[in-house]
Amino acid sequence: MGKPRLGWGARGVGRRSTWRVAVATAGLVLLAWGPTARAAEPGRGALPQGLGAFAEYDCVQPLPTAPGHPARFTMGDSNGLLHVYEARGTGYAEIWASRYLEGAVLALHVADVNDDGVQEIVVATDRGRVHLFAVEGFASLWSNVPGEYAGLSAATVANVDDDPQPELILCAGGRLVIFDAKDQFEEWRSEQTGLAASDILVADVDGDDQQELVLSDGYVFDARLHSLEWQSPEGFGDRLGALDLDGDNILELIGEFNGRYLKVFDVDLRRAKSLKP
Ligand SMILES: [Ca+2]
Ligand SMILES: [Ca+2]
Ligand SMILES: [Ca+2]
Ligand SMILES: [Ca+2]
Repeated sequence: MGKPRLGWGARGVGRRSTWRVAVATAGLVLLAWGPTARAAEPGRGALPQGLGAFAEYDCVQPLPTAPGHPARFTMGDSNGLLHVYEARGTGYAEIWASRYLEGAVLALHVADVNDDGVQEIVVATDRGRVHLFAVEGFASLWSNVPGEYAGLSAATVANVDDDPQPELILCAGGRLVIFDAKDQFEEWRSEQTGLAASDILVADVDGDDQQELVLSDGYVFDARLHSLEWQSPEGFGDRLGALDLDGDNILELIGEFNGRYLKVFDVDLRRAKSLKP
């Protein structure tokens, strides 16, 4: 999970379907990226064709490369290091590794978060550090203040206000935080404390044409007004997805527990959905 729908790097409901569309419509073109290229979107780069769940991992992201250049991807690890790998023949070679980023990397996105027309690598760690790196040359562009957040459990990227660049949506220090990465300030933090979401989905899950910020631990906030729309008595899962399963033009929220078990919620009706015929 963790790959885009709402602009590059934004967590959203359509990431996998976006990949599938890319594969379906541009498969022949993608072959030109090399034998290890699995899929690509314009300006985004290609993920390697790893086995098993590799391509599903949050902390692996393709990097944009110039046409004709070898595919690159970035990977953040539990030791707090960010790596960049570049295609070499049938495999990959590490071409860059970061300094220690203070904590295990738990979220990784590639998005233009400062509205300069160039994507950045956004990396967040479980100890509350957020860092921006350049996608070319990998210079450190910005880091948040050490100790700003006691910890961080989820981070995504989505445009949730009126300025053009996407915001960083963090579950940090037990609160939901909307952070402007262009001017580097907190736009908003929730009154609610003790939040510990492992995933955040930005989507209109109740059909009112307004996006919600859905936290995996059961909170649903209006993305713009920041009002708490629903606090579910149960969590939604460890990972969140959404799809209109019943054709009523309202997305159902689909939560995954323990890496496999699925549960469907009607957020508009504020209840778990019965899927019995
Ligand atoms: Ca940028
Ligand atoms: Ca914005
Ligand atoms: Ca909505
Ligand atoms: Ca529906």
